[in-house]
Amino acid sequence: MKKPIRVAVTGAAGNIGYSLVFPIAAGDMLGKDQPVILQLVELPNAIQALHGVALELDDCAYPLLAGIEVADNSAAGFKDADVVMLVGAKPRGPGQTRADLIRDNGPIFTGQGDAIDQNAAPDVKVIVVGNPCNTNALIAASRARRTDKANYTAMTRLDQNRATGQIAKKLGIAPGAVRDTFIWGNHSDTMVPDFSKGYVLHGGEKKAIAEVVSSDWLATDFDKTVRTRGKAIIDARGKSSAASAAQAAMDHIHDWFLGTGDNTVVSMAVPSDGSYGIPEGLVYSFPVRITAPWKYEIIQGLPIDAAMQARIDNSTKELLAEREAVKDLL
Ligand code: NAX
Repeated sequence: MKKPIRVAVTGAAGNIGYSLVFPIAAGDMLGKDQPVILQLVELPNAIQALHGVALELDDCAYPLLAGIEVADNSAAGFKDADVVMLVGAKPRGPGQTRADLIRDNGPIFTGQGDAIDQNAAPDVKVIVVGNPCNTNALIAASRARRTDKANYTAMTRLDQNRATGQIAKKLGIAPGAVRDTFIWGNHSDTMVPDFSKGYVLHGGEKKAIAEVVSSDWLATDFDKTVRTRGKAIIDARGKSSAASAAQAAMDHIHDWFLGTGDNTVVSMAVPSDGSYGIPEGLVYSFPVRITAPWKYEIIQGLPIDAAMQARIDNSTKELLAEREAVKDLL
């Protein structure tokens, strides 16, 4: 039996949390032979609901679930965690601007960053889902002293999955045949979906996406749909994405740990090392490859045309403004 991996999840009784913790316990994220211990974290006022989630986890009798711990604070919740999934955050209230939300949620992530650095495993891997996720990850990473800042990441995998899904639907093929689309920048509507290196597998043949899908559609409907999909889900469901966000968070951690099998490109928002001129430290979505368990590498040397560069710069500008808005927290 392998040693269990400890996975802490904040906001575990929320919408995304409820879609996330069951498949993690089933082995969908870390592998079907990998035991897990779930460390579920909630605000004190949601602890009763969280106990209900824990009862249901018991009732599933998952063979790989080696333990369930429930905590109403991050210090206890992150103790010895190997993976921390920061899902819990305040939602944007009526009339609240993005800047207000950043100021509101920022302090949560200084506290959680400290709690990770002081309590989690030294080689802990972190994904931030709670919005604004890139800047929340920047804040949490800024507290890292004992842990590695490069392991503080944010989720743009949902945006990548949306791009992949749109292309597959357009072509009437399964999403598994669409490869190497990815996202640059912020998880906001300034994000840049990039299909220019993507391809589809058609009867064993590789075809560039630009060859098989109309460039008009790619430049208009596709781009807009991917960038504004979150709002479309809220308009349709009356609630924000939950199951698809949970799936994307699991895909992010799954691929980071287990790789993609065929070395495909994945999108992760990671602290910039200066690649592509993105200011160092900014948590920016790049095309990455997983080179070994828990090792990612930003793909270098991709050609970028002037139009794409202008959009990448625009997303950078937005993230720099977000960083400026929280500079007292860094
Ligand atoms: P919910 O409001 O349903 O659940 C959030 C849960 O987090 C609540 O149960 C709340 O009690 C808990 N919580 C809040 N602050 C906490 C803290 N400091 N410590 C522990 N728990 C805390 O929201 P849900 O729909 O689950 O969404 C969670 C977050 O994901 C939101 O910030 C949302 O904006 C963000 N999203 C991010 C996405 C992405 O692609 N990066 C997409 C989906 C989603 O919109």
